[in-house]
Amino acid sequence: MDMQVVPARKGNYNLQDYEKLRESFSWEDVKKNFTWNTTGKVNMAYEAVDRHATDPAKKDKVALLYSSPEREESMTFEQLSQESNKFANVLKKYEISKGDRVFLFMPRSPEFYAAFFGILKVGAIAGPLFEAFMEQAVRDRLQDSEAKLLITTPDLLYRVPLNELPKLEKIVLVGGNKEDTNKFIDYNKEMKEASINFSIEWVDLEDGMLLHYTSGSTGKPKGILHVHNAMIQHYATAEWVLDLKEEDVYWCTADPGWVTGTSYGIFAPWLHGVTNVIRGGRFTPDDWYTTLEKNNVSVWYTAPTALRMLVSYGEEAVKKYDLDTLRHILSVGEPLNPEVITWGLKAFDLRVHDTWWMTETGAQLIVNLPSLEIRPGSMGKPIPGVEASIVDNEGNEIPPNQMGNLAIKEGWPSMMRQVWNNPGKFESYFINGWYVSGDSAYQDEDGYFWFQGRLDDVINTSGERVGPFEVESKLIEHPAVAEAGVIGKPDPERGEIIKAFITLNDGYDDTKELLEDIRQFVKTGLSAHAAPREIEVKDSIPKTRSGKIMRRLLKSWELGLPTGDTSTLED
Ligand code: 6R9
Repeated sequence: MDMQVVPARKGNYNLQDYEKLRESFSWEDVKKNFTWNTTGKVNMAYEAVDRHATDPAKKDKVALLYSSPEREESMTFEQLSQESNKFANVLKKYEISKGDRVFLFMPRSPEFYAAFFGILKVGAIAGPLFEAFMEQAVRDRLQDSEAKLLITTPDLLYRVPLNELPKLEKIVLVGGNKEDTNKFIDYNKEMKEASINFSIEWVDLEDGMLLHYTSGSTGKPKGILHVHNAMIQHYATAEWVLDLKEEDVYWCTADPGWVTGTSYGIFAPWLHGVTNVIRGGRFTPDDWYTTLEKNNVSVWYTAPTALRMLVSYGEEAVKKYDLDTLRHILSVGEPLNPEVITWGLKAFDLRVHDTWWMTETGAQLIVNLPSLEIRPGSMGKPIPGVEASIVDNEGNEIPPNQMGNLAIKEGWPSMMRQVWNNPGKFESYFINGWYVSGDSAYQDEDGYFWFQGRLDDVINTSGERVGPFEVESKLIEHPAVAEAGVIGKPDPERGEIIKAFITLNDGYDDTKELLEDIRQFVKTGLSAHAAPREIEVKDSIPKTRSGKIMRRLLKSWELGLPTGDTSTLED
């Protein structure tokens, strides 16, 4: 199925004229929205929380709308400001100061967000971890960052190998305490005693704020350092891409252990003083719909894996819910299959907007804007203020319609500033003035970018380069296929052959005839050379906690090789 372009819809979008803004745009203008402009200093926590808490018109507005299976709670901007002030006081009492690394290893909860902003308020660097991490993942990150303090829960403590963490001075326990009060701090007790007043540590735009560990394809996770300056891009993209307005109720489904859960789960909405829905726990399709309905969500930022789950669950389910307030849907983390866009138009009468960026880039770079047409399968165009291109291995730009390295001209505001303890790794991203992403893509004549795969995932079969994403997208258009992961398997004759791992929708059996039918479907729908020579049915496709198909792991399994770092693998 070759999909038609989805035309832009009429609406009162924040960014109407993309081309015009690109021409006149300067990041310096966005900077003027912040205290930096008058005092030369900033703090993200002030801009995202305290600024609204001190505004009489905003202070009683709901900032955080929290729900989990066990608990529902909301917090106004004033409350969030006071709770984070209290936690900042606790940190100060235990001698945490500017530049120290403080990690969070706990479920999403109101306490998490209070603690998170408390960390920023003392000028320290926050390191959020997925609550599902096991011991090795926790150790690697706390050791590499030399974290001084950790905030966790008694339930998770057994995964923190204390005797291997000599630099870790204190542990704040949320919900309970331990006897050893030299090491352990009782969150509830300290918060009860702490003052609601705190004078924020004003920092420079270039001071460290956030450390996110991201797994490379091999070896140990790298610590990506972001600075307060990133707020400039979070602010701008919240306006243009999320299209946030004062009255919106926004929901970003990402966990703060993933960069999407901080940049767009914390900073972007709150820099604009928008009500932010936080939902903890694991989700079933009905949980997604219930959360959207119950909170009257208007803008929803999620990931292809979640959307594919809804596609599989069926259109009928959507009709059971009243989703009238929903007006804008976005996706990130993996390529967005055209199938999902077709489905979104049918099920919600809304377009799903893909956005491309990385932990290293700190914020969205290539996006589908509400006011531009969508070419299904394309990631869209670079945001104003950002120049993107396709370059060869020497960093020279190459013409349209040729696959190469997706690269960004250095110097956007939210770019990482360091790979922690690893300056060589940091340098290796940059060639000839370009940040080279490690993704392969091409650009069409009209400037739309088309993702092909991670460079190490691109398949070379009989001399043809095939992006796994194309094949996966075609596979899931087959009615029997729920999810697909595609790899190149070494082959003496063809270099590589295409092997597909799939999961089946309910009601389909793994028969020879079905697999042949699926193969033919790709062959006739895409191309002969892209049709998988081998198809294997699995119960699930391995994914990271942020929903990325782990093609590398599929390949290791296939070849019987060691699996490398799997700390981010979903259970
Ligand atoms: C934000 C985030 C980055 C990698 C990136 C690319 C893949 C992200 C994508 C996408 C196709 C999109 N990726 N968004 N691929 N289309 N819209 O995901 O950060 O976890 O560091 O991953 O994810 O391969 O290089 P991170």
